[in-house]
Amino acid sequence: MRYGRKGIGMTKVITYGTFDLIHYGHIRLLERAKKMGDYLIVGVTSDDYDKTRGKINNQQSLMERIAGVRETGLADEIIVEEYEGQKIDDIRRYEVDVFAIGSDWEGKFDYLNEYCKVVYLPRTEGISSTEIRAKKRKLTIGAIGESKLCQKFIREIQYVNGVEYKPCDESFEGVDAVYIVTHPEKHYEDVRRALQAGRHVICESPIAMSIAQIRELTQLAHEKHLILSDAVKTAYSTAYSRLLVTAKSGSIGNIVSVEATCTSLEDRVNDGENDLSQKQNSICAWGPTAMLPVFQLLGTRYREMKIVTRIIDDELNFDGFTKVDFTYDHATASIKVAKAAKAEGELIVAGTKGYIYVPAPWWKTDYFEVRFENQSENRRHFYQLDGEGIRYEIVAFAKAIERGKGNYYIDEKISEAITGVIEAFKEKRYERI
Ligand code: C2G
Repeated sequence: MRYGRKGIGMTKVITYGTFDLIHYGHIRLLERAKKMGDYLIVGVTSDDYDKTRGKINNQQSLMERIAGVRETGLADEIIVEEYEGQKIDDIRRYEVDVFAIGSDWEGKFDYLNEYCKVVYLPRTEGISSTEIRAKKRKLTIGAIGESKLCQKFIREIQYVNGVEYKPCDESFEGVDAVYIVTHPEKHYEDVRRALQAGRHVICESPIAMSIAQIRELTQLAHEKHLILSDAVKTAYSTAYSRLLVTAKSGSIGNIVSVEATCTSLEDRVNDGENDLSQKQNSICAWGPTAMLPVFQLLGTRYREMKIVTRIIDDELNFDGFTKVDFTYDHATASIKVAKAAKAEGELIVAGTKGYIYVPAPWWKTDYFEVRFENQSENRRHFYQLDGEGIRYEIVAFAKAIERGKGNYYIDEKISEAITGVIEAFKEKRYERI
């Protein structure tokens, strides 16, 4: 059946979808939608919008999904769906007559009847992107190390299609990849064994305790065509990625300073009841996260670095509180990390025109603000954050393995720069307070 806008001009039809791994069911939907009018607009969901809808691991990128829709030859126009409520805007903007969607959405879009005709088309039985994804062999990931963090990681694996958890021991038998969260002093050995056994590795940062070690591991991973990835969940949060883009785009002018604070008292390292040898010190537990925005915004070539620390156990070189200052040619940075002190866990990026403020706890935030002298110019940005970023981290790791390409969220230079500071600390190149 065709529907016309008051009987004159051409009839415009619109439909929306993810169109991941485009298949017969999608094509039939598009064919029927096209037949309802003269002009078909297809809205393809952006990855960010899909994230907010709980679809986190499309196999194809937005560009690939758009190309899939274009190749059907059925769409007269392809647009990107980026936000909740966009459908009403699109219907108005493009003067749409018919909104068509599969019957799995029956009733969900009745509210659009106010703006145009809404039609639910019967869904094609027996085929779906989920099934196509599931037919591919699943990537198996094992986990070794501290049980609480392993449990968190294993729980998050369940949300990622195409990946499954399989228990493994230290021989890494029976898994394709392994998550390593042992004591940082053990990382180098564990990662090396895993790579030598031919396993892809995602390891809590720092991956090693010295530059020489991290270089050796990176080299080994390259030789064996394996992925070696730092696990710093913050790097994968949408709000954090957008913050980097905002800061780099010049909207706050030139960056002059980055200040990041990360503290936690949950390990009760202060009260002497704990065996500190089993715990990560402050710089290992928090340093990599705090250094991430510094190196990602200002680069890794600082002119000077100074560590000031409050050691609570000399033998173990265990710091209760540490501050690291970096001097760059045109900027400064400072991180404060602690497991035996508490401070406001915020991130501030200062620029020559304005600044970015992320409230505590900035490392698992879904929100940041861009602030200016003139308050009316301030902007607030909200993004969805599921599973503290861990599930996005797993998606990125699985994609890197599938594509055989490294992790572009935390590149090797940054991994090395983080290790450089950890090494300086280990060698006690610091001032004590
Ligand atoms: N479809 C179908 N038959 C199938 C599979 C999908 O008819 N076997 C239809 C869906 O009903 C939808 C379109 O193909 O109309 C695209 O499906 P998806 O890629 O799964 O996208 P979806 O999550 O349904 O996106 O806000 C609404 C969304 O944009 C719709």
